[in-house]
Order: sequence, then structure tokens, then C-alpha cells
Amino acid sequence: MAYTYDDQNIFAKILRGEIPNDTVLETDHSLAFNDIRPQAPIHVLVIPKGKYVSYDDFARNAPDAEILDFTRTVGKVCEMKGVEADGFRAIMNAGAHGVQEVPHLHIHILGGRPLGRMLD
Ligand code: DGP
Repeated sequence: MAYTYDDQNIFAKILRGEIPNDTVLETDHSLAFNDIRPQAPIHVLVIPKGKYVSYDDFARNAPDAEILDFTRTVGKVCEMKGVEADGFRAIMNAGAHGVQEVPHLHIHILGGRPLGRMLD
């Protein structure tokens, strides 16, 4: 499958510094920031700086260094936010069926309260 990246998506604008964000952590290849519409007391988005539409695009096409950096950044955010002891939820939406609003890969890290069952 060919992935077409939209340079005008909102996270591309955040990465270019065109709109502000509430940064939690920035690394060489990744950016973590608070979600503008938090669904839980802790709701952080982690994105790669590279142009990847979705997780499948990233997993198939990103260099190992970017995948490692992204993965480690998620871990660091969990540590910084203190969600490891009580637990958290990590979600990546993809495409129309996944109801992905922003077409730049992101993982939601949600925590700070019991989140309820998601799948039965
Ligand atoms: P998704 O449906 O997985 O694509 O979720 C996109 C998330 O992005 C949603 O929880 C709201 C968040 N979001 C949308 N626009 C902005 C923005 O301008 N700034 C921040 N920080 N978050 C945004």
C-alpha cells in the first residue's frame, strides 16, 4: 500500500512550530504533548517527527532508530507521568474504521483514573 502524507495535518503544523503545543518531552525523533481534548486526567500524545500516516506505515517504513526512539519515548512519558504503578491505556487509531482524526501517527497514553473495559 502507498501512503500519502498530508503536510497540512495539524500535527505537521505542530512539528513545524506553526501552532503551539504543551510539550511533555521532545527527543531527536519524537515529540510528546498533552492532548487538547483530554479524555482522562493524563492524556498524552506521542508522535514521531517523521512523516508517517499511521502505525502500519511507521512499522513498515520507518528506520529502526526512529522506531526505537518512539518506543522509548512512550516509556519515558509513562515514567514521567507516574502511570506505571496504577496502569494506563495506549491507543493508536488508524484510518476510517479506526476513526483516526489526525493523519499523522500518534499514540494516546491515557491514565490517572480507572478507564473501564474497552473490549468484551
Ligand atoms: P485520533 O482520533 O486518534 O486521530 O485523535 C486525535 C487527537 O488529537 C484527539 O484526541 C484530539 C487531538 N488534537 C487534535 N487537534 C489537536 C491540537 O491542535 N493540539 C493537540 N494538543 N491535540 C490535538
